Amino acid sequence: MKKITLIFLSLILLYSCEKKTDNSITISKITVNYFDNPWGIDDPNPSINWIMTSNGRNKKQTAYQIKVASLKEDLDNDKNILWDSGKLISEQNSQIRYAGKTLQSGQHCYFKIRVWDENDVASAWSETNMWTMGLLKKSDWKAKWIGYKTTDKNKKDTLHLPPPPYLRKSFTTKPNIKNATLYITALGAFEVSLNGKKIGNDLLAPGWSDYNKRIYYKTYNVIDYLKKGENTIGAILGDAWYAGYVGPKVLSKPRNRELYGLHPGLLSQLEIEYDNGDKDIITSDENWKANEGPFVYADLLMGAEYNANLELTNWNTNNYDDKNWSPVYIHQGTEGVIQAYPGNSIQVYDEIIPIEITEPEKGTYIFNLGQNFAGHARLQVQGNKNDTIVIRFGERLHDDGKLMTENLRFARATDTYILKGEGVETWEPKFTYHGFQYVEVTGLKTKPTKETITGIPFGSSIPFESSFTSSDEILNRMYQNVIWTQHSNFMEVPTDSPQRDERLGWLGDVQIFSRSALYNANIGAFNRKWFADLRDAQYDNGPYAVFAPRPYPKLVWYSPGWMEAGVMVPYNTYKFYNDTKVIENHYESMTRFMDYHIEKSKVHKFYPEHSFTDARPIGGFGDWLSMTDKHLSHDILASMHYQYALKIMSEMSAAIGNQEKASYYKVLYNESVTAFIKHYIDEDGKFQIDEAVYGDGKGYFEGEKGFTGHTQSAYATAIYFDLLPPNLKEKAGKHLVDLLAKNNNLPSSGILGIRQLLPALSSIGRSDLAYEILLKKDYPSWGFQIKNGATTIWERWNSYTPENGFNGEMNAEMNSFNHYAFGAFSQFLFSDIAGIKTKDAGFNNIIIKPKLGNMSLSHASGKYASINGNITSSWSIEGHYFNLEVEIPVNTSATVYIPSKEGNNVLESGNEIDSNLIKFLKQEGEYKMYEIGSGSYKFKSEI
Ligand code: RAM
Repeated sequence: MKKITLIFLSLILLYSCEKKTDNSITISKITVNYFDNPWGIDDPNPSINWIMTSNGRNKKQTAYQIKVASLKEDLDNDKNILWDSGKLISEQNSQIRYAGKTLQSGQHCYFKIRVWDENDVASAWSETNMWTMGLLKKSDWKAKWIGYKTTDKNKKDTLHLPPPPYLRKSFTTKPNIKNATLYITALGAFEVSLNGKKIGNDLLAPGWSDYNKRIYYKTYNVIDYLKKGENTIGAILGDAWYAGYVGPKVLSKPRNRELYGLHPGLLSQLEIEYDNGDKDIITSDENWKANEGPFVYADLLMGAEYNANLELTNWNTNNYDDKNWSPVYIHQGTEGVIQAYPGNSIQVYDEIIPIEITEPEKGTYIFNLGQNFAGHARLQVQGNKNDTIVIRFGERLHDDGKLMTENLRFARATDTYILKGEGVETWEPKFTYHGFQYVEVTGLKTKPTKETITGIPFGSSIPFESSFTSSDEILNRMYQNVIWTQHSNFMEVPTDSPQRDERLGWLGDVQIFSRSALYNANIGAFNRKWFADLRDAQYDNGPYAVFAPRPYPKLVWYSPGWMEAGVMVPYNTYKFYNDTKVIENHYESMTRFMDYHIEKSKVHKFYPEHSFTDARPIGGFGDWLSMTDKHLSHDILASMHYQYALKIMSEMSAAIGNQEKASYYKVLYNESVTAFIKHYIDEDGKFQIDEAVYGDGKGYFEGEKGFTGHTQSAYATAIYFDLLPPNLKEKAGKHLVDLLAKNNNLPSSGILGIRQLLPALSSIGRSDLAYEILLKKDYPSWGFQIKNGATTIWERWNSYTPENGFNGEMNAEMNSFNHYAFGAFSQFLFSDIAGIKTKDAGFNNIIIKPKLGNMSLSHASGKYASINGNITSSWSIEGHYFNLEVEIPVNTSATVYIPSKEGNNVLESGNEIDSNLIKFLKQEGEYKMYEIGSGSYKFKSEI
């Protein structure tokens, strides 16, 4: 009997415990500077973020505690604590800056977190996470820059394509290794291995920066690669952005290579700590040996050639005699600062099997991978020694089924493999990438199979954790096209294109696309890295260059709408992640940029006609690739971008506590907008310009077309930037709607206006029209692209038309099929269709306001993977009923707008709204507004 009571009692106890844990908060994900357990940080106060989960609703964090120690045992035993925040009364769960003892080079930091909820109940401690510090001082670097001059074997070629050098060194370790860390970088790109095994998954590391100003090193935990006794480290060096072909040929005649230096260099420092406290440092130095290997060449734009007969079997293991190898030379290195790589290294993210193989010409095989992307192809062949396989890449086919390569311009994008003739040979190139959907293979002796070619897509390893789907398959494909385009072009820097001789970090494109990009993936670290590129490319007198990095030091090229990316992308990043460090680190640069604008506009306070005679092309690029008869005045666009920059600079200044600057920019903003309206907008709310001031438009891009102020982009921008007082906003809205009606409700905007179009319509109450445009399939539209075979976003509305093919009136060479700017519509899917926005910075106060538009979608579902966890808004229309499922992360709250007319009822999970859990705020037009806390909700309303 006693026994039974005991069991019964313990069951009750267990049940009540479980019940308690049911509602409690669990810390489910922790990141440091946006990474999971990162190695090699040089930020003295890394930012810690955590995501919490709970089964309950309205869960809030009211306090937190973080403890950090150098050893896991110490953390467990509460000894030698580097930082104990104590129980800190704070709701903040993101961007918490480490505030403990000063951290040293190479230091390991183990940490755990616990939080207290709204009832002051403590959570369990999180799992232990860690980060390590990199090499913080220049003097920590004992290694020397080394290199090896290889000889170009392609003398007959018009291109200079030297082979990538192979470098090696053997060394001995003592027993009982405690830690082993490799700090490594290259001027160019490295692939490093220990005892024959490649370290890490990174490609083209350490990536691209202005090497004269800044070089990044990577840090790897290599303890598992080392063995007791003899070990061998090996590295292959690619020219990559440092010494290889980069950018458009027209911009850097005569060679457009060696933009930073002639030969790649390596800097490598392996630090081994033993249990007894001893330390060995194995550095790159004059004792390394080098040789040429099987790669005949490997170039980013041109491709790679590999002769398998020249393979150096076991070259990176102990089991190799390097007596025929030559000594390396001491490379000049760089004067630039050496810093820990803050971004997302390039990595492979998928494998693609061909969907079709055709043979448009005897012996020429075309593999259709079914998807356009950036990366390379894996080849699998069998044949005779010296058989030569040539692989070419293209985004589209001509009508006769042959590869279309006109749009690659100077990028040869060809890989060559020379067989050794030993069984099945599998090969992948290095230090190159191509943008393609089709792979052309020649030189095969037998008919290929689908195994012959595998697509290997890669890009910066940004986590794509958000999603969007709807009841419209074309819209879903459009969204997938955006994702593929982002993945293809977030390649170390946000590039315009992955296929032709360009691939530059164009500011205009990313300015337009940045909110879409932020919704799609976590790009906090990627952006932080690129902001340094932005600063390095900024001109001393203030303007940001048209692209960053700027590999042509003498090129003076800036453009309104492009240069404002220097403040707009940081602003968006701050808004999405509440990352005030971004503002702080970039503030000097942004204020210098604003000073340039303020000085330039000081007479009129805005930009009257023909103001940017100093830009090249004159006026800048304007609404680039628009479809209007006359171009939108560059100066209207310049003024509005300047004003928006003033507005967000005021907000960012306030966010970092600089009230004085916040008011300063605010005052300038008001002055500028007032003067601008007076000059450019007539009583009817119509944009008017004095076209005569532009003369014959000479020097402007397509200046002969003439200029106007009255375009879709003009009104959409004024509305989207929220520059106009209500009466003018209304009038601007009417003009926008009129212009659309005259154009069959099709867009005419170029890349600088397109992002604004749909949200602007939505904000004037015409989400119906926004939906109509979004879902059109006529030319020009996104649906038209899909209908014509697009699997990524096109550079131009008319990149291809059935009537005119790839040429038409367009320039076939300037015609990318993988360009994200026009993909900027996709922020609308999250912000307006799913309706997920943030009221503050960092999605702590969320808005869920789905716009139903013209009701052409019966279902839409958006999940935004925010810094606080997943926010979902998933809705469906069933007859007269509207269902909305919402998920709000722990420690956040949301204002939810449910479409429901005055007097109509709203249910939640099938019941009347429980006012203790869900607060009704008010009826606003067609919506009922509720305030909710964290948790999952199912609303149902009558519409
Ligand atoms: C092209 C780029 C980019 C655009 C510039 C002006 O070369 O591809 O999209 O920003 O021109």
